[in-house]
Amino acid sequence: MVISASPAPFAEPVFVTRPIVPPMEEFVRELESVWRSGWFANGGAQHRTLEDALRNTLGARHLSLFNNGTIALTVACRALRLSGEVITTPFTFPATPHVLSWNNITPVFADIDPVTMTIDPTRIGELVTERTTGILGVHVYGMACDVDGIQKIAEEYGLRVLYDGAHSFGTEVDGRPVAQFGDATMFSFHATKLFHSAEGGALAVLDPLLKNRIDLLKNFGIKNENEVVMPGINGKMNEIQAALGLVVLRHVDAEREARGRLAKVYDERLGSLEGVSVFSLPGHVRSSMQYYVIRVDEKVAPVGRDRLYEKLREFNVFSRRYFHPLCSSLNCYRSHPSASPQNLPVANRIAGEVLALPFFGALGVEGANRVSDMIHHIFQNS
Ligand code: T4K
Repeated sequence: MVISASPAPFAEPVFVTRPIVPPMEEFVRELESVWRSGWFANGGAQHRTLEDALRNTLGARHLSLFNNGTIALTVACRALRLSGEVITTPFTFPATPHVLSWNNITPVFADIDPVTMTIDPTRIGELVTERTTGILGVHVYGMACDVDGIQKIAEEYGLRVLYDGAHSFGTEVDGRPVAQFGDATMFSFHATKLFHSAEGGALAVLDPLLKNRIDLLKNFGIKNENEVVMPGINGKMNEIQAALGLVVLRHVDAEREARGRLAKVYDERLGSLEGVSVFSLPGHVRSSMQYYVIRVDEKVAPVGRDRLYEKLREFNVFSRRYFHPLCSSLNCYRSHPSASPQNLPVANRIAGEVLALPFFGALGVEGANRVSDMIHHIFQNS
């Protein structure tokens, strides 16, 4: 399709994502019951209801709610008694390696798979030392890690497996929810996520004893009025967050369907652009529809990723370069031998190619077509 005239910029900024904003009355109704109860924190009725509902929705055996995903992941490291070194991916949000640092664990970076952009299990073995205690994989954008490959290597070396599933609300592998893999999976319910509670998160685990330990750790280690059994932290989700979560949950399916329609537009309109590849998932993975990401190969495309990102801003479109900069290039991690770019060629290349486009139901098919027109226009005029 040839677009000659310059498309009109959006009147208002168009961001990479927008949260589900349910009708205010629905939230007010939930809040009324919180008000009546006078119970605002520490596992009240809304918290219990949301924990149950999400355990079902996410197909988790056991689930614990948290005040955000980062604290959930921090607690998971403690609960799994991770220490020394943990092998992880550099292609993630900084929270992932930061959580390891906050637990006095050294993040050791393994390169990623060029197709799934998740940690490459074949690169893990060479990084294992006598200090390694676990693997921290990240299900990026909605895609899932190679869960079988990771499990195999973990068993070979006797390592724990923790997943950062911040983006993976609803991701499935061979029909199984990601919550059922590894020792623990973290979910983020930040406002930028498909399902949200403004801020929030959860840990899904298979082992009931681990769930008990997690629940103690997120509440100062308090067992009862007389016993504090471990040095815990405050990771509790409050009742206002839980009330919002209960309301947002009713709208998640519709949002996911709306995002599916946008993905179809982007796939069709951008998939054939020279030097652009759209993110096609392998058949055995169901996406959470968290982000829609294209890759721009600047050796082939008329315009590189960064130029496209800048030019889109002129149209009032604020795409994001998740995950640039690569975590291994951050000052706090770059000195570790595993962080050297020579060890991470795939992650370094892909961090320069990815662009997350506006992807939220309220954008509408028309909005996705307009963004596509803009990208076509930028390509034709560069
Ligand atoms: N692991 C991974 C792989 C993660 O991606 C994240 C978080 C975590 C761990 C940690 O989970 P949490 O502790 O956050 O639960 C955002 C989010 O703040 C962050 O939660 C998220 N990942 C990350 C990928 O995205 P920024 O710095 O890009 O946020 P910001 O404020 O620039 O927001 C992006 C766009 O979203 C804005 O341009 C507009 C829109 N937006 C944002 C907010 C907060 C809204 O429309 N409404 C809002 O309320 O990090």
